[in-house]
Amino acid sequence: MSEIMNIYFAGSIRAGRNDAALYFKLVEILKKYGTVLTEHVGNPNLSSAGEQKDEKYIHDRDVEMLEQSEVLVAEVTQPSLGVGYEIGRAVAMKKKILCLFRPDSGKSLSAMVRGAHNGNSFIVKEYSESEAEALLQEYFAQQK
Ligand code: 6IA
Repeated sequence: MSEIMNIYFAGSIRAGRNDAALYFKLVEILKKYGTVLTEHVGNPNLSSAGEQKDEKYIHDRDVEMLEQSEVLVAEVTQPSLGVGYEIGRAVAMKKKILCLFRPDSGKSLSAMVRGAHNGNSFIVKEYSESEAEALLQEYFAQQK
């Protein structure tokens, strides 16, 4: 593993920006542990109607950044096709994956994500917002 870890953070964009403020906080915490390649996901001003960039460009650039990452951290509470796709691609690339899910949202997580937990390369962690900092600290301490 390289000395400064590249971290790919994934969170819902077109599937809904309800958790955007939380994504921003998670990105800020993740910066303590490495370079977050996808800081835009936490950008509170990123609106789903916004950017007009070519979609192939977005897809290819994101897959390239995923390739360059050591770890994918995905906030999976707000279900998103894009995030699910990124998780699947990351599994195929044999990346380390941490999926964060908030049960207090009242939502239920896809069995395809929860069922992928293996306690090692693929971790699914239930949490509440106030626990985020401590759980990320614990996760990255184990990656050293
Ligand atoms: O299906 P979703 O849009 O919710 O997928 C979100 C996930 O896909 C995120 O984790 C991102 O990494 C990726 N993604 C989706 N759209 C974009 C994007 N711009 N730019 C970068 N990454 C993206 C789309 C235009 C936007 C202003 C709506």
